[in-house]
Amino acid sequence: MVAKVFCVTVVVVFFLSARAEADNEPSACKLSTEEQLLDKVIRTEVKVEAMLSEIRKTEENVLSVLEYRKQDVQKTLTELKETNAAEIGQIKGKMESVVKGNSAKMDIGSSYVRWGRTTCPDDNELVYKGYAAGSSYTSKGGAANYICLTEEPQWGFYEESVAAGTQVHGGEYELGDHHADGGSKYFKKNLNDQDAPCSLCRTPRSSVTMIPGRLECFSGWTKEYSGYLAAGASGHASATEFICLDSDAEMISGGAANRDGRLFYLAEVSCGSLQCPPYIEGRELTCVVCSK
Ligand SMILES: [Ca+2]
Ligand SMILES: [Ca+2]
Repeated sequence: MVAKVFCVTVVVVFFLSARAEADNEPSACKLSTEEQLLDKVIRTEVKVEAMLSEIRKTEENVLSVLEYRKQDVQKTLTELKETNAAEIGQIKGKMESVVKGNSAKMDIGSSYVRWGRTTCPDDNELVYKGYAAGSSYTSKGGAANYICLTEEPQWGFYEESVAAGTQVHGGEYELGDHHADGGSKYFKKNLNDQDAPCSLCRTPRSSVTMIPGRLECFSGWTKEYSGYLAAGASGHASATEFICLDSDAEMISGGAANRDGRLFYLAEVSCGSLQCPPYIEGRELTCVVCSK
């Protein structure tokens, strides 16, 4: 019996140590049917264990390959993103260059008067600066619009005698009657009776409009400047248009004297036919010049 057990042990050790030769039985052993069966079971277990070991190794190999491939794919994706970002940047730069070139070729843009200022917003071109002017506030006729005269007049034929026709007067801020400190709250300085400058600005955008009652533009539009709505006085003989006085309006040097001419008053709300709310009786109206 001890010999037989020894024989089985030899078989197990044999298979564990030399699986490749698992089919070679030790021929010297004489085994009973049960022992042969046990021997078979042990051989099968050994084979199964060997197979499981192979499967585990294969699984480890597969996982290792998958991890490597994953890192490889991630690296490729990162490279692609960087390449795409660089290419997109280049394409964007080229498109902007083409658009700028086309804009220059097509001469896209529009112009407007910035009332009360001698400069233009950053991306605008200053066409010229000068003096706000128009018909006198005492005129029963004349013209209703404000004009922006340049500082460099050119003359054609002329006669220096004054005719009874139409005259152009300088523009003056008339802010002393109703506003404390000559409108300092609105324009950061006392402008009462000061003479008003203006500038003609050219924006690179093709549409430009003044929106009364707003300080900001609507979505998609660019703000050129904002301020307060102004016009001649309702009680004066001469009608005017409404214009937008810049909220940081300047004054012409040496124009402090009260000589009137074409006047600027702040325009205020009068409820009635005008809807209140949203408008409120007596408030000074704002304005913004927008382009797109
Ligand atoms: Ca004046
Ligand atoms: Ca005055």
